[in-house]
Amino acid sequence: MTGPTSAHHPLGATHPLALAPVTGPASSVDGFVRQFLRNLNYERGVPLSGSSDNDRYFAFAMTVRDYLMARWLEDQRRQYELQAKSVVYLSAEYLLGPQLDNNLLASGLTDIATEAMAACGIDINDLRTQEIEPGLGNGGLGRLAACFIDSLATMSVPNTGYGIRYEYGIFRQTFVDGQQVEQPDSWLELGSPWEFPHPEASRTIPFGGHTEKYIDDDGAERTRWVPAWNVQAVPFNYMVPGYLNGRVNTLRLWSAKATNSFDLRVFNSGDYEEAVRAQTFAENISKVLYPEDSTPQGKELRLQQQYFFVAASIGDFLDNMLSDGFDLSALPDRVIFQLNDTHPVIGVPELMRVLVDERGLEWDAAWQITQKCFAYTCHTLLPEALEVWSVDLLGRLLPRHLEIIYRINDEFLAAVRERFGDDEMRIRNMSIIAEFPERSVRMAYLATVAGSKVNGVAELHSQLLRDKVLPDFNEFYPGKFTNVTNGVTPRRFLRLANPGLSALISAAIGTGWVTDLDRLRELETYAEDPVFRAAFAEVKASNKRRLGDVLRVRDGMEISDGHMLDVMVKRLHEYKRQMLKLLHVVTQYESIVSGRVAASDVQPRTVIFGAKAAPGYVMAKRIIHLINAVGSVVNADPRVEGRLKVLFPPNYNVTLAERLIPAADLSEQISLAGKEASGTGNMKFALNGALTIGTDDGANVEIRQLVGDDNFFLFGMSEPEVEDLWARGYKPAEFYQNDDNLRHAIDLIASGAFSGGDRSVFEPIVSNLLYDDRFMVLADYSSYVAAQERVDAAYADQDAWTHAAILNVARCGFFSSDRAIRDYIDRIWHTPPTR
Ligand code: 26V
Repeated sequence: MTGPTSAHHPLGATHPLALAPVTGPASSVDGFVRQFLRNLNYERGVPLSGSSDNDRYFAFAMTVRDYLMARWLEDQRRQYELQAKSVVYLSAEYLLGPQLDNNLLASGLTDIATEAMAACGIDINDLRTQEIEPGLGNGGLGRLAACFIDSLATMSVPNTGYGIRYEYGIFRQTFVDGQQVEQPDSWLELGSPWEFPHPEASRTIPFGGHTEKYIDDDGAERTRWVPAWNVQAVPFNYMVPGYLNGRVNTLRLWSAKATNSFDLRVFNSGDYEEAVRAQTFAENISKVLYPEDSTPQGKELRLQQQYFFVAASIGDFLDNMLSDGFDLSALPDRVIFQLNDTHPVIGVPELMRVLVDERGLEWDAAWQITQKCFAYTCHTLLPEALEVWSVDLLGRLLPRHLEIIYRINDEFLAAVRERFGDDEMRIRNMSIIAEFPERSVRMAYLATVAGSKVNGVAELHSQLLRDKVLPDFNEFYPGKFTNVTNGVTPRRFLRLANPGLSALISAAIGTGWVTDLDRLRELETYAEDPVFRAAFAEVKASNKRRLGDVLRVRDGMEISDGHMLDVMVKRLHEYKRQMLKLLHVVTQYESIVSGRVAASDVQPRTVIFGAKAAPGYVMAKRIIHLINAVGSVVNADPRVEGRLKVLFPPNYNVTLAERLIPAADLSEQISLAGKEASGTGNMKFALNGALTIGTDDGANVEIRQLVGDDNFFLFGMSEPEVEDLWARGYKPAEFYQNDDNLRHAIDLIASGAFSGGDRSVFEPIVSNLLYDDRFMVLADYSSYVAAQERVDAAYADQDAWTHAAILNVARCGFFSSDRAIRDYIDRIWHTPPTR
């Protein structure tokens, strides 16, 4: 698609997509000032003098909001009128990041707003610092959802994102003596200027109870669900503005509230305390984002959350988005419900229940519709991450849904038998119901049976999903499996996060790249221009200074001049192998302090880690402790001063990512091959001109293919080699025995050098590596260290490094989430843009 340039103001008459604004503040500095002061006085109730930065931030945000409002209302009306096919994105997580700058950018107001604030004597940067990012996601999966709704709006595709308005998002991470301590993320404490509550559109969500058979007026046997209790789902709407196209889509997040009837019943019984308890119970549902990432725990509240938001969302769509008298057999032409991992899969039996029990459709007709209305994206390969719900729990919480799942499974297995005969092994393997270790529902299987398409999130991942995780399903449903490689929004992660590079790119090739990222290709020739290279290098240097300023204020940390910035930021998980990076750090440190390598021969590096561990993930927390412990020792040792530094700023989040990524020289993407479904951080770094050191895993494979082997530091076993080593019998201790560097590094950790002489503190890490090492850190160590030596050598030639960095930027346009959305539209959704 071709995008408008900043020369064309989105609401200005020159813009090709311009429609006259319905109402709203004038798009001028004066108009902005007037509206800002009106909001400050009438919405916040304070005068300019004597207003706090927070008041000003709110009034400012409201002014941006007001400006988008006319378009938002218009687009909601048009969506209803057009009745065009819409993407309903169902996701338990949206990791939105700060909204202010994004919404300014999308509406083309940044310059006007900055001037307007200056006219009021306000530095817009003081307002920016007031914003608290909504951390309503754990990591890649939630951030992907946020990138996708940005692209959908920018491409004018009808879309509503649905999710949960958690009162507490992902925990705030602090370190106490180097160990992670979690603090609640009370992001709503001061309110949010970006949300619009709609209590009038609340929905009642039932739970528990039992089912009954009855004979309807036509003499047919039907089932009804008699729930035991219910909860109110209150929607909060958020604007999702497209980039300079005047489009504003909606993100609708649900908040749980006790229902009045529930309260009243208990109140009438005179039990005040019980009534309050009931309220707390209901409101718990949207209280907190589960910080577990990758290992589902089968917790009841989690299933309640899932059903709560999915039932509210599907009901909302069916009741409010369809024209009167809509013929439900045409539903697949009106909507695709995209399942972001298995978290919303309970929506499958929910749609069946609504169609059959409430709307009176026959089972077969309902199943035809349902199968066309869902599509499922899988985001993992780790078997322990595939969600299952015990039949016991499901039956207690959602008895009707369990019946429906059983029937879906019966009919599915009958079809399998018809095709393959009574192959009991195959039947057991394909059953939606697992029998061991306890009777449970395999949500990924349910999604695969119900979905029109199933996709993985990178080529390698989709291939493994098809051939290793769900091969029987692939055989049974030829053509159902497909790939859509992930992408990231260039608006947030290049245009906003890296204004220096953005300006340089735009000066060279124009601004069209912001909505057409393939145009970055045009930078290839500039890579040969020494003047451009110098300018590019200066942008990187200034991004490092900017990061230095942030870390100094935020964490009292210093990054040293002239250092290579080597960055590994992502959730802490053993499969991602932060330990491998740390072993390299320890090796560098040990080789200097032991005198085997002269400090002056070492390429100076600052290594930055950012990672949250799931609060219950003990090994991950130990690794965090060790990273901090190594950092304390290394940073305090004069023998490595100026050569090696380890920084671990706490509470890595989107806000910090936007500062870190543009400053990085080296991007660490070092998961064990076959474990990282895609990765999206890897794309953000490459697009910002960091070179990657990485394994052949996830989307790394595609990054390397695009940027070329000369511009990527590949190391480690490939996925087939990993399989092969497992098959042969992996003995990590042998790698320890046979590699001096590795032995020295591990021995140093085991010696207590990083724990004040106490050998017990990190002993579990050491013995895990030596005798278990599920993610083959030791097997890939020597290859990794060798690759890091190539990195050092390459970095020594700064001009050649810059050349490679520019080629990374130029060749990664593919990783725009606009391209990913285009692929979803072509392969799965078939939802054309509207206007
Ligand atoms: C599972 C659970 C289990 C219950 C508690 C909450 C929770 C949250 C997330 C998950 C699944 C994690 C799956 C995930 O985040 N996958 C990541 O998805 C990214 C976007 O596709 C991809 O780039 C990463 O490689 C993949 O790990």
